[in-house]
Amino acid sequence: MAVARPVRALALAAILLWFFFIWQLFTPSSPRPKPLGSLERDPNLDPTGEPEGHLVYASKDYAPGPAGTARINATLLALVRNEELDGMLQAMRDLERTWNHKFNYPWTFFNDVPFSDEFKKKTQAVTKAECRYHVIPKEHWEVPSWINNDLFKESAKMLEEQKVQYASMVSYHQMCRWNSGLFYKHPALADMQYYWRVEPKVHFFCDVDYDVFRYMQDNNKTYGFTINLYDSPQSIPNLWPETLKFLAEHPEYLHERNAMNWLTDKDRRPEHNKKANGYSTCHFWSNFEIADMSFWRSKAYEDYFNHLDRAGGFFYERWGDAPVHSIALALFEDSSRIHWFRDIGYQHIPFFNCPNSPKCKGCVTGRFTDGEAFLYKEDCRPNWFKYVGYG
Ligand SMILES: Nc1nc2c(ncn2[C@@H]2O[C@H](COP(=O)(O)OP(=O)(O)OP(=O)(O)O)[C@@H](O)[C@H]2O)c(=O)[nH]1
Ligand SMILES: *[C@@H]1O[C@H](CO)[C@@H](O)[C@H](O)[C@H]1NC(C)=O
Ligand SMILES: *[C@@H]1O[C@H](CO)[C@@H](O)[C@H](O)[C@H]1NC(C)=O
Ligand SMILES: [Mg+2]
Repeated sequence: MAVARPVRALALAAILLWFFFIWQLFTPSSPRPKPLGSLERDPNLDPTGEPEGHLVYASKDYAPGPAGTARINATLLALVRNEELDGMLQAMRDLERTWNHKFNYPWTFFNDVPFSDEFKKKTQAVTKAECRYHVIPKEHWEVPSWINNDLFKESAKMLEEQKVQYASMVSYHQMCRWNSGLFYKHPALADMQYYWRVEPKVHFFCDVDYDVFRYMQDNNKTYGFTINLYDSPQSIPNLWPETLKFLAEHPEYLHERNAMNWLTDKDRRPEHNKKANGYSTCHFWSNFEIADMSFWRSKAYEDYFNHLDRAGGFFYERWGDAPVHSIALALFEDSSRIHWFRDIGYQHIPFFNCPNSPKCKGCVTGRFTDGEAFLYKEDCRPNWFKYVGYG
């Protein structure tokens, strides 16, 4: 009996569906990543390889010491306390295993107090690369003279009432200010152009086989990120109004290919935009950043940082380096020079970037958080993808 072609096709489809069903039943049950929202698909679920563009792979020219002639002026960089040694070692081991043992870029550690001998000895022991240890100059760390201490304490109390984390912890404000506008002015970085920021306790999951600093240089990238998040609007009510004041004084700094629409989105979380007075609060999560310090050293950024610093919001509010960096990049830089490192598997509690790649181990593909379900709404990546793309 001859079977009509459409019927054969249907039968074949049914068989395929059946196999798919069985396969679904018997594959190990990994927790299902939550969807980003209706009609949105997490691009981390798509097979991920290396970025497009010119890539440089490991060679003997990346050997430790003076033999490493292929390395450019770049460093792994950590601001860290002596007490965070164990967390730092863990983060270092992850990054050395997945990437740096092939390239041997130096580590530069910063601290507001001297590093202990134990810290130096144990960190140097987990890498073949050179480790450098520096104290931050007092004038870079101390609370600036124009900050009024009584006003700081009063503001901190109000922020705490609004559940702003670490609001009354002076050192947290100092850290945010230093990461915003001072770290790249440390004399130890004078010859450095690129850095990769690493915090204690973060995780790296995927083998990366190309020199990421060369990737930045060869492909004209200024800034690389993994995660895009919403901020607590209560910590930055005047950051956007101050930014608009600055822009009014300096319209010439606005780049023609800026990402203003990403900064000002109010469709996705209207309340955040309202409470932050016009800023979506979307930002690159700056505990991970791979960047070109030329941007921070530019006149535009220097003027912007000084404006913010004088306005006092690093202390009277709790402006973080993440929104400050992000706003500046989105306004003053060509958005095509900002790169999503989708291939670098990363975690800082409680968020992940976990791509779909055989090079990754230890994280769940596409899972954004292992914390409470409500944390999914902190994901702001869909906005970056919508307004700027995957570049
Ligand atoms: N030396 C030094 N390092 C600091 C200080 N405060 C923060 N850091 C470092 O700055 C980075 C950011 O601080 P964290 O306390 O992790 O801030 P966070 O990531 O916003 O907060 P968590 O979610 O608690 O991790 C980390 O690398 C810390 O080690 C400080 O007072 N001295
Ligand atoms: C790194 O910086 C130093 C000092 O500015 C410079 O002499 C050297 O050529 C640079 N190296 C590379 C590889 O760019
Ligand atoms: C990078 O920028 C330079 C100068 O603007 C340009 O000549 C070069 O083609 C650019 N390279 C890439 C990969 O975009
Ligand atoms: Mg942290």
